[in-house]
Amino acid sequence: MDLIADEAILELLTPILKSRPLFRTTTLLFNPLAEHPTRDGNWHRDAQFMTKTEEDEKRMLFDDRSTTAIQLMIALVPSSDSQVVPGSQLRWDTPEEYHIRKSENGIHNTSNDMPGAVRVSLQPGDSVSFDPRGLHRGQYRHEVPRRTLLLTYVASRSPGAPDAFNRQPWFLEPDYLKPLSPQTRAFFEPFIEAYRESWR
Ligand SMILES: O=C(O)CCC(=O)C(=O)O
Repeated sequence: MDLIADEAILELLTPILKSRPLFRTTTLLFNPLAEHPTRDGNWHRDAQFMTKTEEDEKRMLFDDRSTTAIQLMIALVPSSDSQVVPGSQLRWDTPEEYHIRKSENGIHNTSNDMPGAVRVSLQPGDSVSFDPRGLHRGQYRHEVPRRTLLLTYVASRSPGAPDAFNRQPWFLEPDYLKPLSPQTRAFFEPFIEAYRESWR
């Protein structure tokens, strides 16, 4: 949690989000157990999972053209499991991209032929941030260790409604923040205040 609230990260993200970063959630990306088949992830924009229609998706992506969420990956072991299409966060899909991401109920969405796709290679301690509005995907290989932290921040000027990701009622446990540094506690306070009511 001290890492999530590290001022070096917050300072980097503040100009991108055009406001102080607000905590959203953390994820640990790890390689699946051997009994799960190795698979390529599906190309997506996160907004497609939070909207019901394509019109809603476009509104969520582009009504506010600025970046309101950032995902920061920090690799703990070497990883080259993520791919992104740089720049796609600023525009709707080209016909080729749309064909892969959505056409025919998504049957092509694990294609290896996404135009302009860049594979991100990280060494332990490397980090990369991306705007989840853009096209991206992972791969999930049980035979290759993966331990990548994915820290998600949103812009405090546009925090977003309560949902399953920011639902973290354990922040209300007595003394939950007590072992943390004052700076870390101060970082998490606005998150708690923004969502406290929705956790009751
Ligand atoms: O596994 C990855 O690198 C991609 C994760 C992802 O798709 C997401 O966070 O939406």
